[in-house]
Amino acid sequence: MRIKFVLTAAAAAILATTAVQAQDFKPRIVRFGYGLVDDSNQGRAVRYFAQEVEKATGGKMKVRAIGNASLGSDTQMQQALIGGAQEMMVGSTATLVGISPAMAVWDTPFLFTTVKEADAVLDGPVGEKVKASLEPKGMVGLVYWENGFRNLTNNKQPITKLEDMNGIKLRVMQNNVFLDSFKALGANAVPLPFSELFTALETRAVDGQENPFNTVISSKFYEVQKYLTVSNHVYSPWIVTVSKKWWDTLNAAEKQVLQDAAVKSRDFERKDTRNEASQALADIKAKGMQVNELPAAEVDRMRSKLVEVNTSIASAVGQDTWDAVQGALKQVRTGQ
Ligand code: TK8
Repeated sequence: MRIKFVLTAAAAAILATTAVQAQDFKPRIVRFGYGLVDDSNQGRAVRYFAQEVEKATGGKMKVRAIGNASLGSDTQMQQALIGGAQEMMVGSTATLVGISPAMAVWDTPFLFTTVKEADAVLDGPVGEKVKASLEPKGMVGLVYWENGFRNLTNNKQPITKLEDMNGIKLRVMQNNVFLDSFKALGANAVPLPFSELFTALETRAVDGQENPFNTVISSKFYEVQKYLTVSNHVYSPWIVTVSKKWWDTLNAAEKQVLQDAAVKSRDFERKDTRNEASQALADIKAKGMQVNELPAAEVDRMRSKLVEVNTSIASAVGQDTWDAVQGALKQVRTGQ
């Protein structure tokens, strides 16, 4: 009995190893597109993911990290994934709202106040549910990465109070929540793809933009922007997505490798981003930008201007999703 058990266990072990061996991995090229420059938190994490996938498949699956929006803007890449012309991408959840309205819940101004809250809600059941809403639309969401808390930059004046937003021509992502939010705050909001942003700032087609510190540094916005206002007006997630058409051609072992590498890349990316963000303000000042913090009282005044936007987000994403996010937040805040 005993010997038989040992043999069976050994046989099972051999079977288990062969199950994840090379024959399960066909040679494949994965084009993984992203919008930021190679030397950015986004680029570093895509390359980390590529290494993990290559390691796990013995080099069979090769991930090509293609940055700088060379494969197109976020919305163009999304269409390429849906059509099956590109395998993977990472970009803002905000640019997905046209495809999956539920994504707009992450655009709620001042939703998260700490990264701990963001991680818990995004990686929890409601985060999964919103991610899964992409699948019927032709994309498979793997994990959320951190883009980060967004802050304002512009060339006109420091934003010290709500009224300073008046008339500032501000680039926003191609997303109605952002458009409506900044209009409600008095800015002249102009939607533009990220890939056109640097030139728009440089040529003064727009006065300002809003993005996390990391992006202000990696995209060299400090070269074309004078003022940075720490507003933390929204936490912006990135989401790693796969073409559903392509995903459906993969076997279970291949899917598992991608999923596992995505989780590892998420942990790597959040750590790297937070590390970079913690030193970013000093770097930004050293580059010559004038930095100010938006006073708490002005944050409150902005919030009160955004009540209607919040109501419209709740109806766009569905009251159940809205309530689930609020419930999950409450749980993290009370530590239950
Ligand atoms: C990069 C964008 C970027 C986003 C934006 O492709 O558009 O401002 O913050 O990260 O997704």
